[in-house]
Amino acid sequence: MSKSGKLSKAAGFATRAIHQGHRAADHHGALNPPVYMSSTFAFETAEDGGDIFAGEKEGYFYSRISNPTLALLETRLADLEGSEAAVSASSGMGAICSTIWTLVAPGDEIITDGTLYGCTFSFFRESLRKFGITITHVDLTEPSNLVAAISDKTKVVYFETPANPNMRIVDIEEISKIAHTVDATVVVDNTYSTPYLQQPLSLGADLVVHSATKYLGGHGDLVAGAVVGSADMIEQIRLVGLKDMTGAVLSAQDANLILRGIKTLELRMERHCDSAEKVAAYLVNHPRVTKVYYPGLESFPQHAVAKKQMTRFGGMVPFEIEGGILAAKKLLNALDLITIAVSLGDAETLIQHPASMTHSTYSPEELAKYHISEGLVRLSVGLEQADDILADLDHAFEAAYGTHARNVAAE
Ligand code: 3LM
Repeated sequence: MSKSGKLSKAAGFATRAIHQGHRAADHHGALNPPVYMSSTFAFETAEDGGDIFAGEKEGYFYSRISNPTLALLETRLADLEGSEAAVSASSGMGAICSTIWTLVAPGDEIITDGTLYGCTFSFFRESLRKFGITITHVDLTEPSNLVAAISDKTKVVYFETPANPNMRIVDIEEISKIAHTVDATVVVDNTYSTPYLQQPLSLGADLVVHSATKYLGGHGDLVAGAVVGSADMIEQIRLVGLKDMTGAVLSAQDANLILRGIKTLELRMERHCDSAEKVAAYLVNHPRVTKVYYPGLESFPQHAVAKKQMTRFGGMVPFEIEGGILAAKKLLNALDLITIAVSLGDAETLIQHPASMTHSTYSPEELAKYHISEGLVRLSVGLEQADDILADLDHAFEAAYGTHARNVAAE
């Protein structure tokens, strides 16, 4: 809270993440906002109800459309992404589906990179195609490819940057400029970066989507999503995509947990980045590691673009090791502290195998075509002491390869 509940843009990120939109005086002085556990809201009179439904009077009426706890979370997310409005959703997929269903109609085309979170990829390939929407996969890491592919049919240009799972970086500014030549809507999945590390709307994108399950919630105890953008677009997504088409509404309890989570987003992201840098440096020097995909490394092919649009490079460190998938599975099974699990952005360091887990929606041919190698493992570096994460990796490398696998460079 702050006395006014309204902080200007001059206030720092963490300050706004903690205070924006909550005025304690409106809630009996409560430091923390109350959680509105109510599906419906009473009208003073029948006329009031009609006016609120007609949009002629402000007010809440049903929590599938809006709820004060969700509204506070939405105010805060919009502010942190530097935009006018946001709408929360019951999952990242709920946010993505509500957005896309609002934007497209049969005959339209979506252009997207080949690397996407596995369920976004299958939503595009299976579900959208079924409804007569064309999906064109274009390598968006090279903007001239978009120039060649785009047409008046293109209604949406969609991408993740860094992309899940291989950290491909897309130049948000360049791609947005090209997309806008045909008035296509640019949608960026900012889950990996969070608004603390990257703000796509300030670089020209039209909408940002999030899986708030990840860093925004930050504690692995909920599933949630959000869309951020202009007031007009968000109103459309709320009233068409979310209210009528998906009904993917967030619960007030989970909204409250995310509000708590984002109070520490800056602190947590700094720690994720610090530790990920150490882990990336360890892996890059490891004799058994063949490839490390971390945009913060000078050797990362798109380091310069990443540096242009991100303040730091996040907590995700995918890598490949000698011996491919068999060795990778041995390594995973030998870990003790690091947990084998999908999802990311939690306090706990997590590791998983995209080809058989998060990206098992891709066929083997698609995995190869879109640069998701069979041997890739994805590490979500958590908030534990970095030395403990490194020690667990070191011990697992020894178990997988024998004692000669020690990372001498890191000792
Ligand atoms: C994962 N990812 O482990 P939810 N966008 C991005 C994501 O990474 C995800 C979503 C959207 C993972 C989830 S896999 C079974 C577990 C970049 C989710 C979808 O609907 O909140 O899960 O978000 O990579």
